[in-house]
Amino acid sequence: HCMKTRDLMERAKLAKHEVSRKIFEVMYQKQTNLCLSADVTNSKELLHLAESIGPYICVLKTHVDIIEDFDQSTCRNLLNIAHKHNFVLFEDRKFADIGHTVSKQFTGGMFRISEWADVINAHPLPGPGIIKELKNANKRSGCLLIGEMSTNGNLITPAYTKATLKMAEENDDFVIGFISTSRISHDPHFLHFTPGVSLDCKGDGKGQQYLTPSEVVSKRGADILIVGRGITLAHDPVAAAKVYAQEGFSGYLAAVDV
Ligand code: BMP
Repeated sequence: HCMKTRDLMERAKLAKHEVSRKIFEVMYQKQTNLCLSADVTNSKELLHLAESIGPYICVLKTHVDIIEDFDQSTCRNLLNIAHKHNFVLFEDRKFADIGHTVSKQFTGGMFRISEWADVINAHPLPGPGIIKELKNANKRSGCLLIGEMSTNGNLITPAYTKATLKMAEENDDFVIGFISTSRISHDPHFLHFTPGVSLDCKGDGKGQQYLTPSEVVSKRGADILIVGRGITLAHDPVAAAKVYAQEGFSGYLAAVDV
């Protein structure tokens, strides 16, 4: 039973959303559980990272609102590269407002996130209305609920995380998993994405706290490791991505369920 939930094709079959099924399949096909957090501030750099690191990742995570020269061609190009290298796009917008507002933030404005993002995320803080309205706005994207954060002194409590799980279970046709620093659900169809991963640093001096790839995947039960500056600021980002991908995936295969 333990190994069964580590079996990616088994998990793909259990997926309740098209996007989580796709992610499990990509993880299996490319043998990677690395998500690149491409936190750069111009389109050229973003597309260059996507093109060069694309072969080693299953997910590329963006913060499109930090891109100075963003326009719809940024997304079109990103979609083409995602298709070419077989990864999915995750916009880390962290919706956290009333349903009426988030549905506009999701579909409208400059970024029109719903037109290109496979994965989005939301804080469960406002209550289930946030999930309902995001889903009504566009159910083709899959949503991750932020059940835990990696930052020092964050206000999330075990009770909050438990309530997050309940909200996810009640909306599992749209919620595909969690942003978390530990395994929140033992249900194999939910994905756990864990940020705060670095091989070299313990923190960034701005609240971020890091664990190593093997710690998050083997000890904390992460499915997917999110790595930003550990790759983007490395002397050789492609070489660094390969190391994170290798450590992450060997940890995933070796891990027993926690
Ligand atoms: P880095 O590996 O450079 O520290 O970047 C981490 C990324 O993950 C950032 O894009 C940040 O917004 C995101 N993140 C995080 O670090 N901690 C969380 O709890 C949730 C996040 O989305």
